[in-house]
Amino acid sequence: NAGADSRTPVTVIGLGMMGTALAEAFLKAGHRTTVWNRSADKADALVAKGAIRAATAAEAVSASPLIVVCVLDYEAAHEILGSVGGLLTGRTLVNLTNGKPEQARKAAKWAAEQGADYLDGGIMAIPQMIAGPGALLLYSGSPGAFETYRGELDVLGASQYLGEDAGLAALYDLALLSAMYGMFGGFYHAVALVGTEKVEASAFTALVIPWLQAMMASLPLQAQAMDANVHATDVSSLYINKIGFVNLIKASQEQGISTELVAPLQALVDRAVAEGYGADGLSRLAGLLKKPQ
Ligand code: FVH
Repeated sequence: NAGADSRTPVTVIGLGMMGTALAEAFLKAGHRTTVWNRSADKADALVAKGAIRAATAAEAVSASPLIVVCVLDYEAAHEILGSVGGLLTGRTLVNLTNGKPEQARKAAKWAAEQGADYLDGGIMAIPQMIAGPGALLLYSGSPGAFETYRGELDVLGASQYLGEDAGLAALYDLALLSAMYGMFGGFYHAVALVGTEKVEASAFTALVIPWLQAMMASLPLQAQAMDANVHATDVSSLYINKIGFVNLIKASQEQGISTELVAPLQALVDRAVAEGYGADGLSRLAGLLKKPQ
């Protein structure tokens, strides 16, 4: 059909769990989708669904104006693309590999030297969410590339453009991951703690979810306090939280579980109080991270 013919051909390089989901989404949306992976057999299922298998990375790059890369890390991306850079001239490279801002900026510079447009991206979704309503993909780099391929990128999930500095998507991605890991870490400690009394994780999780949701509601107010750098509180002081942490750490030790997940936060609360911020609220802590000890 004419609609399908007019769709931009897309190449996906890297067919791990995420790359496979990305390729599948482009296929389902009707794009001619060329795929390449170091271990060629990972393309088999996609080829059965209509994807075109490229025999080499060079063939994959040459097949489409839009090339999406999603591999283990930037070193792997460079291993794949380093020798075929010349073929990128006039094309757009979208790198959805997780990495550091500095790596993204270097990749953008390298792509510009090849005559390619570059977007770096952070995928705020698991593979099963791709092309679904909850998937968010962050992009930074060439504004022209984002404008040109916005429609294609929207196939993968909601697209948010953060700015011309190619490092921004990686920065936001890592920051959001840190919020996630903090939440997961607290959850793991909580489950281990009640587990010492044979409470099952599933039963306890029913209490954790509404509790975290209620606490999440405090984030906008904490953020306002951080922006204004005014941390007076009528909720709970750092003094009170310091005592709470002593109880949490001692109880964990007495129940026989490791405190390695919660001890670093206790150390920061203790530092805040030692530096004279005991009357402030928890929002004070983010600022203290800007002056590492
Ligand atoms: N999976 C997820 O939920 C997260 C969600 C957020 C974004 N991440 C990032 O996506 C990148 C890929 O992650 P993945 O989950 O697809 O990872 P794997 O399934 O382990 O696939 C890894 C692919 O990388 C290829 N690869 C590794 N090393 C090399 C290399 N030296 N040269 C060429 N390719 C390489 C690997 O190929 P193969 O082992 O199958 O031959 C896979 O295609 C990642 O940045 C996440 O942080 C996913």
